[in-house]
Amino acid sequence: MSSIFFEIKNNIAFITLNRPEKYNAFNREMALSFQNTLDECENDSSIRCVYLTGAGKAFCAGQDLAEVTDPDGPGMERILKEHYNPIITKIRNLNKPVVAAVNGVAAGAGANIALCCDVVVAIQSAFFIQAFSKIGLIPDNAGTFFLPRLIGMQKASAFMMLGDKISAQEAERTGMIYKFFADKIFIKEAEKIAFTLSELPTKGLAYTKQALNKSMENTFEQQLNIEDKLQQKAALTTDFKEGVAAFLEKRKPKFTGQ
Ligand code: LHQ
Repeated sequence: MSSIFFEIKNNIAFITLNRPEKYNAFNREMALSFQNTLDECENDSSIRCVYLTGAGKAFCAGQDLAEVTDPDGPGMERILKEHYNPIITKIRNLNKPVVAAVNGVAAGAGANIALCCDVVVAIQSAFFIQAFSKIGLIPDNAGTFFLPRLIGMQKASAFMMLGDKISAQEAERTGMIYKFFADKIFIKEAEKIAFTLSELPTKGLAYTKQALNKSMENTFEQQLNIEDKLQQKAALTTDFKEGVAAFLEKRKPKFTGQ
């Protein structure tokens, strides 16, 4: 059984982290296979949204800690350089939206991979844990970049130092995630969000993502310039023409992602 389950349905790429007996903790094989899958998502223009979830009870418990101490394992340095940093970079640069459907506990790298996705939803029973401090590590996977920007420096530093178990409800309240859903309706609601995104103008969403990426570091003026450049590109898309035509003709638009 592959450690990444991948299927495409209705223009949505469903990626499932699939090591349920290890709470979907990442080993090298899973990290490299996830990267290949993200590349496939980037290059397949029929895919208009990516939906990331975990198999079984957990979303992802971060790094497989047995691999870290394995003398035949990849070793600390390669784990960040070859596993996680490329994963986070690929998700942020992906030319389509990524929904993280957090179906259970998300700890360590598992939490921070979820938090770098474009829309993060969680099942009510899920928890987010910045587990790193408990084992003497620092938060990685761009957690120190995204978390303070999402929820502010004070809560981010307390969550990271104390390694609190943050409920899905608190994650929504603090702005760490978009929404949580009751367990019974979670999958239906999470998939509905992916379906909605998959029918929107994909190129416009990709440019939105590029603008948001830049807004993390740009000045006000630089950001106005980026918006200007990307808006010119958005205005050249077929979906922009369709959106305006549909509005004027008082009909529902039919976007193709072009
Ligand atoms: C696991 C794991 C796991 C292996 C659960 N590994 N088996 C970057 C740079 C380089 C190196 C280091 O890492 C990083 C990035 C990181 O992600 S560092 C942070 C690594 N993750 C953690 O420290 C979290 C460790 N896991 C936990 O604290 C708990 O398992 C959580 C809170 C996630 C869930 O707790 P419980 O619901 O009580 O479940 P459990 O502890 O019983 O786990 C279920 C099974 O999954 C169990 O296996 P077993 O055979 O005993 O039933 C665990 O051993 C296994 N598992 N996490 N990271």
